[in-house]
Amino acid sequence: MYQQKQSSSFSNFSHGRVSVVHKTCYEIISEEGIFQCELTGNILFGKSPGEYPCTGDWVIFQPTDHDKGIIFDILPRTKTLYRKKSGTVSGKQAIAAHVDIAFIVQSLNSNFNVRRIERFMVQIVEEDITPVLVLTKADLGFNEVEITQALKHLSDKMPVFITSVHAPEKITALRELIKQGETIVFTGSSGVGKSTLVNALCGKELLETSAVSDSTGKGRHTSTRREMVLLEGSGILIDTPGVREFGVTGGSSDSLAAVMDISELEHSCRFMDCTHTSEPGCVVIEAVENGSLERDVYESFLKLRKEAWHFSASEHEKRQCERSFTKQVRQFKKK
Ligand SMILES: Nc1nc2c(ncn2[C@@H]2O[C@H](COP(=O)(O)OP(=O)(O)OP(=O)(O)O)[C@@H](O)[C@H]2O)c(=O)[nH]1
Ligand SMILES: [Mg+2]
Ligand SMILES: [Zn+2]
Repeated sequence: MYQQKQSSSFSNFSHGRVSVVHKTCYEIISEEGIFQCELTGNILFGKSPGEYPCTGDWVIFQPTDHDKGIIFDILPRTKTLYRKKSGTVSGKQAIAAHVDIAFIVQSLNSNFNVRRIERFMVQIVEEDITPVLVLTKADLGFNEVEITQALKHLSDKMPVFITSVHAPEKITALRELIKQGETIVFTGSSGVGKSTLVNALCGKELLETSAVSDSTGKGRHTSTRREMVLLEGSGILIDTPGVREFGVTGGSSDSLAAVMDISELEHSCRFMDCTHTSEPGCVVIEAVENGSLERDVYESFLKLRKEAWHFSASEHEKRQCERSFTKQVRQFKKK
């Protein structure tokens, strides 16, 4: 981080980490304290809203008051969790930056959905973030055989924790996974118990959770903003509000194939650029036909790949469009 800061033209200013994003105001935690900051015009007009700071970002700012300041620069992002902006074809939204581990949180009773887990995993693996699956609300009952069967192809690729806020030993096990200085982001649908989990890990009610604990396990949407909390002597936890849909933006063939158990197989396909859809000598299709690759997993692979292709194609198109517009403006100015 220090090196990155030195290469910024604002290296003589303070640096800190974004802990909460409000509409136009960013809360920064720094060695000098907590500051509510706004963006300089430079960032506002030079970047698209998708590139504005997100929780976890390291920024350079200048205090203007004891608790206020202005953000001048955003340090280059690493390991950022993005999702496709809902309602757009190619917009992407940064959820959390500089993340080491992502907890994919699902509740065992009503929210468990293996296709959704794959979706999160592809996006996480793509950014070189370590995925961990956390299944909550075990106390409400679940079918262990069914869950184990559904996770067959994923359980060797990430640790799986079955937790309940009413079982302190499960929370302890989860806490032991987190190393000092690591950043962990909590992702998943609304009501699955992300904020409850963060509070349980901290041993304090730091975040607001849905007040009424309902027996159906559905919960209600409560978190309206992201929050970062520091786990004493351990890591940094980033809670996120639940999202209804999680559209993938990434999903290079490599990360997709790795998550979906296709990597090993595809080396043996007859054609190097086999799309595994209709080619002769495709070992992936053969595996589906002989049952060694589950059809559901294969279909999920095709669906996620199509989404990722669609996203990058529209992103490419958008960039081409922007480029030709800049060219037109330049030609116009010449005249
Ligand atoms: N029975 C049971 N209820 C839980 C458990 N964990 C969370 N809950 C309840 O589930 C509801 C939702 O929990 P939250 O922590 O607010 O869920 P969230 O994922 O943060 O939801 P959003 O902030 O809306 O995204 C609350 O009523 C919690 O009390 C658990 O392990 N067991
Ligand atoms: Mg919450
Ligand atoms: Zn193939």
